[in-house]
Amino acid sequence: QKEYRQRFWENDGANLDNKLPYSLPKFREDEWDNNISYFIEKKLRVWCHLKNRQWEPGQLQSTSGDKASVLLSDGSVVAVPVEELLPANPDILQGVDDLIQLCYLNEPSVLHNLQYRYAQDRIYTKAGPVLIAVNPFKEIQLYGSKLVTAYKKKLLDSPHIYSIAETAYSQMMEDEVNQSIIISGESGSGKTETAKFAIEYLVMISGGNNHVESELLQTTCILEAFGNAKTLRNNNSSRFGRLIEIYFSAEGGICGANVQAFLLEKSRVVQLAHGERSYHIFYQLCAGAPSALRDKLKLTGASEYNFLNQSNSLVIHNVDDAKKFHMLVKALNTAGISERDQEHAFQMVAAVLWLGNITFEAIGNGNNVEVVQCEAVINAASLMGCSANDLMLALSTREIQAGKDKVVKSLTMQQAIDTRDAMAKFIYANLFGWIVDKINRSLAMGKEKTGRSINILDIYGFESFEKNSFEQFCINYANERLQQHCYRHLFKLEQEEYELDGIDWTKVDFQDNQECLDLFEKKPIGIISLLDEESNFDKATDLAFANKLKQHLKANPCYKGDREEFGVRHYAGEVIYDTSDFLNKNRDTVHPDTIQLLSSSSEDLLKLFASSFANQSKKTATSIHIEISDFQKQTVATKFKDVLFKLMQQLESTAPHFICCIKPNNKQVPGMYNNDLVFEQLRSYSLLEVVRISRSGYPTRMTHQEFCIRYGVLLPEDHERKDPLSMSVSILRQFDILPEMYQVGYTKLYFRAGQISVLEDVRKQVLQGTLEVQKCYSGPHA
Ligand code: AD9
Ligand code: MG
Repeated sequence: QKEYRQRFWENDGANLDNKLPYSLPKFREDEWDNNISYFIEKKLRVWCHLKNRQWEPGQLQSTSGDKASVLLSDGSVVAVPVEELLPANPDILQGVDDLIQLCYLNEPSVLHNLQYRYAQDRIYTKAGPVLIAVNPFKEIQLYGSKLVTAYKKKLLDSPHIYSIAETAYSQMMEDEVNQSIIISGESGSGKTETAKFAIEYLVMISGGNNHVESELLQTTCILEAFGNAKTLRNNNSSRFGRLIEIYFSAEGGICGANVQAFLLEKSRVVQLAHGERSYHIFYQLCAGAPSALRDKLKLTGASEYNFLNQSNSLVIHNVDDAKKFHMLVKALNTAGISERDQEHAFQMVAAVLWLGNITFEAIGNGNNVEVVQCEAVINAASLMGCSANDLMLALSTREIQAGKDKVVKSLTMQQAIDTRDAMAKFIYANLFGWIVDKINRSLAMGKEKTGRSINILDIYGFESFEKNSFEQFCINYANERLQQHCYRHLFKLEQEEYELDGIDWTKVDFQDNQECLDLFEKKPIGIISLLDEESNFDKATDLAFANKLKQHLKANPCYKGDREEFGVRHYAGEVIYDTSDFLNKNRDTVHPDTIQLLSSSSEDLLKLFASSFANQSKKTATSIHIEISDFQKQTVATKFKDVLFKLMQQLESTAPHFICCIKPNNKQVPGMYNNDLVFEQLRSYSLLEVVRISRSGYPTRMTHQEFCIRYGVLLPEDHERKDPLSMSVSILRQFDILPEMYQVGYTKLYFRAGQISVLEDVRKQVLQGTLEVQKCYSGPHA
């Protein structure tokens, strides 16, 4: 049987990661082993693995040798090898709330359970401590104030994002420990929507009418306009990561908030893959700006702008960009961003669009270029508060030092295009940062952090396209980091605690992702170190970088190299990265001439962006005599690595709640549930192992002291009060708590799910005076 399972997971499981230990827990496995004849006798249901890879439910009828005959639901009888069968759960367990409740935790049973619930719009299911949310891709009647109240009053306890938010909130209030809600899932699986519902819940239960609260609800709209875009995976894909910290007062009301935004995907401003769009704001502004603003910003239609019309995708099905623009303006007003500031922000957006329409033509011997004079130059310059001439010079020439003199040199076509694009990216990324800053000032309202907070983490989901570049590299690296945080809490810490406290425990193996993280982070020969090394070397090429990776990393099992590409075995599958432009994107340089131009602009925003760049660069510069061009700027990957480290540190100091969003199809349509796709996601997040651990684990735990303080009242007055350990044991014995329902560790008591509620009930009655200790002395089971 064991061997069969091994083979099953290796061969049939759609190239499943064969390192994952997918055997069922001992007692379950034995049950199935010994009970095939019982299944036949009772005509119980089994899952039957048919040739088309589908699992069909059926009734086991007989076995002969290693063949079994099974009656399928359509009335046909098939003969299949016994090893192609798995036990199905009894009907009574159909669609259970928590996968922990399943007798048999095998692939078809879990998939069936989720699908059964999904078909009834019950998109939330627990997998032990983790909440699974399957994206419905349609509006469902699961939200709103009535349901919020029901969860708040604990009238409802079925799995829901509201229930997670409620738990986080009450734990924060009771234990005075900061909480975090960590949302993972592939791109398009529903993380951002889930985060919105969590915020909505917290706003509603904490009063729902002060200024910070309404602002908080609007921030998502603003951040999405500037930081989300249509990709091939998701029409509203977040292109930045965000951590929303919500602060609460001692009374439990929201008193402030802060948004941290991580690494916006800048390249999208200038370059789009076919079928994708740039940031929503560009299209919203073009479609929705009122005529006075249009005139002022010299706006035309989105199709007229090179940065937008290159990907054959200007609109999103069922989305009205003009209407979204009006909503955005409302949100900006609520967030206290003044009309003047809004106008300046839109002006920057328009400037970027016009920059994109600037083109170059060859001059002289054809190696060098100059700017083609056209309305784009005039419009861009006027929006950027500089002269057309200065802009043209900054885009097409460089001042270089030749001995004592400065000489002006024309740029090549590629250099000029790169300079233009770098300028556009610089302006947009700074604009995004400025907006986040504005929002935060308004959310903080001068209040101090209170020490009571709930953090909600919603980052860009794991991505794997046909062509993956530096952006996917960073996004997937962030997901690896986050995944490790989840592994640590769900597997490592849990099991380590059992072991350290000396309780009897059969370890559940799991494959963590340390090896993959090492591949990224190890110094001096991880991908990031090697990338930085090459990036700091002017003459290096992307191909040289790819070769360097191959030379140093070929022994790493998570790495695969081929010409200009390299593959990484991520927890969520293998991704092949194309190294072209890796070095440039990692260096992310802006030419000093650009900074010079912006700092002399008459536009305050551009001046601000230029000076904050200079300040930042100064901070990281090592030498004293420096010009901006000499600044040893930290590379994008290294900066991002540091940011992620800080983020993880911050999360470590909170009590985590995990949500795993699942995408049931790749088409973003309702009612389509692809079993293979769902199972791949369950597998990459190791959700079956999570269930296994919590099923055989002890989710409730208390130190002996805590236990005695809380339940000591249940001992009769004349009971001898000895050390906490023996008192605890006396209490447990008196109440006939079955020995298999708890374990006594060196420092703590560990209970199976639900056991403590028996004692809680009795305690309540004793304290209310409705039950006397003597009476319960013989225990509730007596
Ligand atoms: V990405 O990593 O940012 O590319 P997300 O954030 O995981 O991705 P998102 O929340 O944007 O995905 O969800 C994608 C789409 O699924 C949304 O635009 C909705 O149309 C749809 N969705 C997701 N969750 C729900 C839901 N609970 N109810 C209704 C939903 N629709
Ligand atoms: Mg998102």
